[in-house]
Amino acid sequence: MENLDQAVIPEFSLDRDCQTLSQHVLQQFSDFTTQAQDISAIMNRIALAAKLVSRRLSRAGLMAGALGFTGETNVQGESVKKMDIYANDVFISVFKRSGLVCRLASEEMEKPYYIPENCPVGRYTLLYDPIDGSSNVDINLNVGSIFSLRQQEGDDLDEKAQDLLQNGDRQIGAGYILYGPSTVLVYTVGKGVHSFVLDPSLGEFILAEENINIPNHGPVYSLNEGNYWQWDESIRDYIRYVHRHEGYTARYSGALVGDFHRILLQGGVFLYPGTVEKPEGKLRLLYESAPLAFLAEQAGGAASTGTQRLLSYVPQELHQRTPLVIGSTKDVQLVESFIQERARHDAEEKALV
Ligand code: P6P
Repeated sequence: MENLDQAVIPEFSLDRDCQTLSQHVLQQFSDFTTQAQDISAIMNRIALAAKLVSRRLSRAGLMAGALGFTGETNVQGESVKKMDIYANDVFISVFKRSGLVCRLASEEMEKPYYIPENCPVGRYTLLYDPIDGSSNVDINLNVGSIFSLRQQEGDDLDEKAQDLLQNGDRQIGAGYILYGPSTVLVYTVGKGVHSFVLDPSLGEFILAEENINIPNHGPVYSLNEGNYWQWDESIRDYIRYVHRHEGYTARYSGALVGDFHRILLQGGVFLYPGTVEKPEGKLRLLYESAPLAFLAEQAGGAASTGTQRLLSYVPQELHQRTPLVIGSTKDVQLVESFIQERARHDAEEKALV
């Protein structure tokens, strides 16, 4: 048996512990412009929100009133979890009196939330899904938060937020927090995709991986096959293909952030196609699909609605939904090929009538 006093206690290198999120964001910008400083400060506030949500999630099982439903229904028509509201309020609180973000738009709020004291100076809008996958919360499975940063344009107090109805290429930054065995924050400001792990002993997100690249193909296909009965035939064609060919494996957690994170690191494809009940799909463009699409493309992957590049899609309203196909380039292209083939087949059949 090894002599324990010779056991090597791994040294946490000082340099590594100093590679914090706010420092890394600043380094993404070659200069220390006002915008670079602003974005670094905004990311730091997002990190604080992540720590507060992570702490609540880790204790929720012991806290009266932390879990379960509120009894309310949100603008999406979904039953609201108490954790959804808590996390939504956390993001509001961390940006109040920050002078950074003028407007917040969230899955949980029908209209944008303005922070007037910030608006004259803070020229940014943060769009976010405070808890993605909240059906997992009460059973202690992974959930996430998704965020997207855009420039605050136009009239500050315009409830319609028309300036947000622009394509995803207008995003300045995007990312997510994955609350899993560890709390991981992944972000991009258009200069690669980088991940950080929360070190609870420091209370800091420490750099884990820089310039993450999605493999151009992977074995994972991730979608809810319980919706097979209400998919378009083209998606069924795709599913029949992966069911009949070696080298594919199904993974689906019910939480987009966890399913996407797996694909970001290991390759593959996530799909949430349109269904009979929701022809435009279930996922919301501005604060779910578009931020992940920004990350996917920055990591060398792809994201589409199935028929067009997702970041080119122009929403018609704040809570716009679209179908989503996202992940490794080759796997996204394979799904798209079945959609194109079925469209060709249907057009030929129609021409014969
Ligand atoms: P379904 C969670 O509600 C969510 O918005 C995503 O996180 C997830 O991928 C999807 O919905 C799950 O939806 O219909 O498969 O339960």
